[in-house]
Amino acid sequence: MTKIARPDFDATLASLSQTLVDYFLGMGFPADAVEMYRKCLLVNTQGGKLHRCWTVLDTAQALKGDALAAEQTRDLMILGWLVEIQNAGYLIWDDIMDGSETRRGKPCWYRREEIGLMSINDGCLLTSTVFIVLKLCFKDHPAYHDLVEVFRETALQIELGQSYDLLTASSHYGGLSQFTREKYEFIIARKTAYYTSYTPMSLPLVYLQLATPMNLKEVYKVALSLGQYYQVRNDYLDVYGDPEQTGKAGTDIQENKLTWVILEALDRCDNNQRLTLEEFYGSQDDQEVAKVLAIFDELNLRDAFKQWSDDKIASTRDMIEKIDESEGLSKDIFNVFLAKLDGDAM
Ligand code: DMA
Ligand code: MG
Ligand code: MG
Ligand code: MG
Repeated sequence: MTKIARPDFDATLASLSQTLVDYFLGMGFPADAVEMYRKCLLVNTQGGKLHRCWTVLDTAQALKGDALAAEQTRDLMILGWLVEIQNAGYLIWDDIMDGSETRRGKPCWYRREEIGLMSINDGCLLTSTVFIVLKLCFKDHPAYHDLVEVFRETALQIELGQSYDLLTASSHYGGLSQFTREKYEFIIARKTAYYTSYTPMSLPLVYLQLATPMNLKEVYKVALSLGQYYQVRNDYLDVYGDPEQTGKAGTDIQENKLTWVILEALDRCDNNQRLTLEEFYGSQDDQEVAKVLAIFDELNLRDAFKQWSDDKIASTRDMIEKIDESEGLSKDIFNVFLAKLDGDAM
């Protein structure tokens, strides 16, 4: 099995970006605009832990071991980058919609003076990039159409999740009394779980032509659970994370978001605390936000999260134990994902 390290991923992106630059130049896209595109691509895909990128490769290695050829390894690294590039496009838009200031320790792309609203189109270019690369690198692969379908479906799933995330957070929606766990489950399954765990684990199955209906179903079950864990932790860190480590300042309280944290608070609060939450959740005023945070502290949400995450990991491990490996799946693909979860905020 080819041993892969971070520099191999970096080299793959460098070569991919050159291929794209040449492609756009070949279309007659002006050189200064192509340079801006290159910068957008490189800046917005850097600074994360490449969690999804690694998952594509690790999953394939767990499935095939030494039988994985060098050329397949290279293809899988490209597919991993495509998950990251698609994610980068949606993160640009997410930061605009969430009014965020920072991402991965730097100002959000749209906050840069020289970018501003151009960022909206940059998000479009990054998401289109995925399909350009699929055409350039995979059009002769027997699973080409299925690979395209994975990314199309992923885009739709994220958009559905983001749509409900924004609708429920709107000041016209009806406030905290409209927040339910059922709505929350819908949002996180779509906006996060799908592309964070299902896409990077199902892509290698499709690429290696192991994507039987049963294998995909088995992967979806566990991927959903892992993705739920991922987004609940993202919500928790929005409030309690250290911005030095997460690389971003939270905005969920100010943006009136339906998150695990507010649902947990609503389950635990008494009538007085609820009145305060109803009055100030969604406020942009620092002192009012501090009142919400004080209630969260009174309700011991840190302990609640610790308990929830221990339980979630345990139930996910049980689920993994029951996975049917008879059609070529391996439980190892999930264990590798679990081992990587620590510390990566998004
Ligand atoms: C983000 O959810 C989901 C997508 C699809 C980008 P979020 O806004 O909670 O993410 P973050 O906390 O990283 O801004
Ligand atoms: Mg956000
Ligand atoms: Mg968001
Ligand atoms: Mg968040």
